[in-house]
Parts: sequence; structure tokens; C-alpha cells
Amino acid sequence: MADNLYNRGGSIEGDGHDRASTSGADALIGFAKAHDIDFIFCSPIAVMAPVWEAFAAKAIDDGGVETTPRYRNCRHELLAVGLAHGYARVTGKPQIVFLPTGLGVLNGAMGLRSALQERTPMLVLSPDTITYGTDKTCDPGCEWPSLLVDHHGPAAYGQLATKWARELKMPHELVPELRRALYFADSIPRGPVLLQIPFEFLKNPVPVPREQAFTGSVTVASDADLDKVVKLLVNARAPLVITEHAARSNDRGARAKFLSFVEELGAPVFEFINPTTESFPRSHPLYAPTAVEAHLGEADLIVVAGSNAPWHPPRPEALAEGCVVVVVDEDPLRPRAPFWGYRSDAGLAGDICENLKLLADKLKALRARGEAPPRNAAHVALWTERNAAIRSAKRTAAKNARQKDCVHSSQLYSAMNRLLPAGSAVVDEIIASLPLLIEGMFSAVGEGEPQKDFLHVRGWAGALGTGIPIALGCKLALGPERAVCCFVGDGAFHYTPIPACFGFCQQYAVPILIVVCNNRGLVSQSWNIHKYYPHGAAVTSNRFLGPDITPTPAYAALAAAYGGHGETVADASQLDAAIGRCLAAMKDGRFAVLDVLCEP
Ligand SMILES: Cc1ncc(C[n+]2csc(CCOP(=O)(O)OP(=O)(O)O)c2C)c(N)n1
Ligand SMILES: [Mg+2]
Repeated sequence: MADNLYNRGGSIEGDGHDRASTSGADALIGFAKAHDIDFIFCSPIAVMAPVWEAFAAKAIDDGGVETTPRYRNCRHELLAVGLAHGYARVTGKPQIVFLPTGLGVLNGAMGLRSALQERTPMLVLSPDTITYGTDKTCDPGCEWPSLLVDHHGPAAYGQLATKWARELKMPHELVPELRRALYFADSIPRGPVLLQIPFEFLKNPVPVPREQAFTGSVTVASDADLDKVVKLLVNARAPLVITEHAARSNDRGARAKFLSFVEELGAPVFEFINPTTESFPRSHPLYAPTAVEAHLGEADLIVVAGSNAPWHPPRPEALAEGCVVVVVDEDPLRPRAPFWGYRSDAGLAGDICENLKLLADKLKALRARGEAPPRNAAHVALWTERNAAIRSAKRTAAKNARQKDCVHSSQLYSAMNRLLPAGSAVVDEIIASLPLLIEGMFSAVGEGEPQKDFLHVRGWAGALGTGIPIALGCKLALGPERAVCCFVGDGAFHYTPIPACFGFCQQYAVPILIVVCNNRGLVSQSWNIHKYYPHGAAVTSNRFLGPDITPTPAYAALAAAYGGHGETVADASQLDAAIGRCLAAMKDGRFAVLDVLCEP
């Protein structure tokens, strides 16, 4: 099937030898189709003409029913990268992103950097030129030798923010290198990769080899290494587990595997302050709805099950003497970060949840044979009781939470939890109220009620401005039936390419709900002033320079410019009706902006 798709309009006869495509752009579309890529997210530049021509021809061939790969135009590079990021977070599948030469890569670099840290796969392509207009059959335009040429170019710019980046040198490399790059993006640790492709190779025919998709196998630790770790688990009487991203996507039943490990070990599960998803059910009796730091000293064994920074501060004396730390991650000790200051006694590399499931199976088998003590029932009972008490106290506090002149964030999350349909995705780019969001959206509103099944996707990895693009990518992946709600801080909103995002919603009818958590400032940016200068000039004179966003913009009004629905709420009693109107607008295919004046 792959071959004739590579070769639209050309002969498909032959017996395994290379053949020519009508153009490199045609070969690219054929490659995407053959490799099950659904979208090409593109920030345009004029040298993409061969790609646009190929897509126009494909549309004619499609006869009015759009087939994959689908082309989506993006008015900002951060949007294009974020769409691929969100799509991969839901489906696990890498998509293609086009960034216009060096300047486009620089503009999208922050999103790439976040995808690299998040281990999110995508195949980034960036057009360039090798002839600069000297070959009149392939003149890219007068802007190339003058304005667009950079000493470094897209691949060199991409080196810093991707897993792998290179420049194509010969036309016959196009398809084999696309295939190789896609494999690198999708093998663990996953991440963005970048190919710099000369315009000349997109415009002219290229040879297309017959090879099929090259896929790697799941990587797990060796039996001997698993046995070493099982020995440590067997001896633990007070273990605990910390996670940030154990089940980043639910590929191959990752969450069920993680759950089976935790239940077999018999340990509470703590989350890193800003978890990347809900790896472990937050309503489970062993989920600890509190910070781990106060309990580190009680543990004799800690399993760091995928966490970039398991506790803070990273000081060794936080742990009990003799406590053993097992680090289970795709790439333990964080090779992509300059710092790993956490005690690490043993490690398992490879697919996190596969390795945890193998550990659980081994532990279970030992116990069944009576070669290991059963899990510590007293430890499980202690944490079940503690967790229930913490959860109940938090629920009471949330129920009673009020603010004088605005909405308490707990009221916002509780209303959203009630009104958002089960199965919706919740994307967060939130700082000050994040603990309230996790609690309010992911633990049942009422005692004894089942928690709705929401999909949690962290919309940022330290760098602001990615949440709404990622939410849009999630929506493309989830389809019309499942809602997507993106909670974004009023500060984070300013770092987002809003016109490009709203334009995308409008152009392609992608209805998401954007809730601006408007605490009227970059509030978290005042925390260190309070910490280090509690009686200093800034505090005593009330002069906080960092968090300032004044006057407060009318965020909801921006929606109208792009055909969206806007609401502003400053009083909790108005919340339900406003949310209802937003959800109704989304049913009509419109995006909605709900600006909620809230604290904290
Ligand atoms: C691209 C980028 N620039 C600056 C920062 C530093 N920064 C971290 S949080 C923050 C403020 C965010 O404000 P808001 O979204 O309103 O959240 P709040 O602090 O009010 O809870 C800033 C400026 C960053 N993380 N990323
Ligand atoms: Mg704010």
C-alpha cells in the first residue's frame, strides 16, 4: 500500500528498486500516509509551495473527503509545536511540524524545549535552500540570500532544543532520513527531532525506497537488574512511591501496570508538585493527597517512578539513614538536565510502567512461593487512613472556601468538576492555584461520589505560553465527542500566541474552553520577595514590580474578534450559568473564553 502512496501519479510497478516521486513534497505526503501520521502542522513560508501544491493535488484525489495526513495552517510556530505536543500526549503518536527555516525554529524553540523535557515525540521539518536563486529552476525567492539566510540555519538552531537534528545534503536521503528521524523521535526517551530540508529537494523528484516503517521494540531492564531491585522491595517495611510522569500516555495500558505495581508493593503514591498527568488514580485509597517532603524521613525505601524532581529541596538529609532510593525512568538520572541532586541507589532504565509491571509480577511470584514476606498490611492501613483524613479535611476546606470580592479558586474547580462532562480533558497552565486544581478537578466533589474520569494533561513544562496550543492538539486527538478545558493563568495567557490560537479555533472549528484563572497578576512572582524580604521595602511599601498586570485586561472580549464566546465572572453565584453558556457555544463549534476573577 505504501508504495503507490509515495508515488502519486507515477508508476508503481517494479520489484523493490527505488523509483522517482513526482516531487519531494509528494514523497513526504506519501511517507506520512505510510507511517500513519495524521497531521502536518505548518507555520507557512513561501518555499512550502511544493507541499501546498501536493496537498492541493491530494485534495482533488480525495474527492472532498479529507484523508490523512491532514494539513493544518498555523499562524505561529509555538502553536504548530503545541498542536503536535498535545496530539502526542493523547495518542502517543508523533506528528509532523513544519517550521519556516532558522527564524521559524527559533520562534518555536521554546515549545521544542518543553517537548524535549516532556519526552514528547514529533518530527519537525524546516525548509532551507542550497542554491539561493543561482539555479533558476529552483529560485526560492529574493528574500533568501538577503533576509532569511542565517549563519547557523535550522538544524544548528534545533540542536539545542531537540533530541536529534540534521541537515539533508542529498535528495536521495529525503525519504530514508524522514524514516530514520521518525524512529528516533519515537524511541525512548522520546522527543522532538528536526530535519532541515532544502527547497530544491521538496520541489524536484526524489527517489523513494520501498522500505516499510521501521519501529523499535519496547525497551525494558534485564532480568538480572529487575531481580536486584526486587530484593530491595522485598525488604522494605515502609516504602513510598513518587511520580511525575510514570504513565505520561496510557500506551499499552501503562496506568493499569503502574496500579498493579503500587498495590503489590503496598505503598502510598505521592505526586511531584506539578504532575504531567494522572499516572495513578487520585481517588485511590493509596493516593497521598499531600506533599511528600514531610514524610520522606519515615521511608525505608523510595521508588521514584518517573519524576524529574522528586522532592524539594534536594538535600540528602531529608531522607532517613539507610533509606534506599530506586529510580525507575526511561533515562534515569536525567541526562537532558544539568542537575540530578537526589540520592539514587539503584535504577531501572526503559519503559517505566513495563518495568514496574515486571517488578510487580516478580514480587507477587516470590510471595506466592512464600519466599518473601507479604506486603506490610499495617503500612497500607496507616496510609489508607491518613489519606482518607487528608482528603476529607481538604474537601471540607474547599466546601467552605470563599473570597470577598471574587471567586475562590476552589469554587471554580468544584463547579467545573460538576459541569464538565466525564471523559473531558483538563489541560493546566496554572501556578498559584495548581494544588486546588488537582484536588478540585480530580477528587470527587462530594463524599462517596465517584470521581469523573477526566484526562489530565500538563500544558507546560516550565516555559509559559504552551497550554492553549497543547489543549488544541488534545482536542484534535479526542474528536468532537470529548470536551477539552484549558485552565490558564492570566500571566500565562500573555505568553501565548493568542491571535494564532483563536484563529486556529475559528478556521478549523476547534471548540475548546479556555478558563483564564485571573488572579490579576503574575502572583507567583512575588513569592520570593515575601520569603527573602518579609519586612523589606517592597512589602512595606506595597511596591511589587514582578507580578504587575495592570490595568486588568478584558480577556473575554478578545474571543469575539475570532468568532468565539466570551464570559467574565467575578461572583461564584454566576459561575454555573456562565459555564453552561460556554459549553453550549462549544456544542455549536465555537471556542469559549471564561475569564474568572479569582484568588489565589
Ligand atoms: C516563557 C517564560 N517566561 C517567564 C517565566 C517566569 N514565570 C513563571 S510563572 C510566571 C507568572 C505566571 O503568572 P500566572 O499565569 O498569572 O500565574 P500566577 O503566578 O498568577 O499563579 C512567570 C512570569 C516562565 N516560566 N516562562
Ligand atoms: Mg496570575
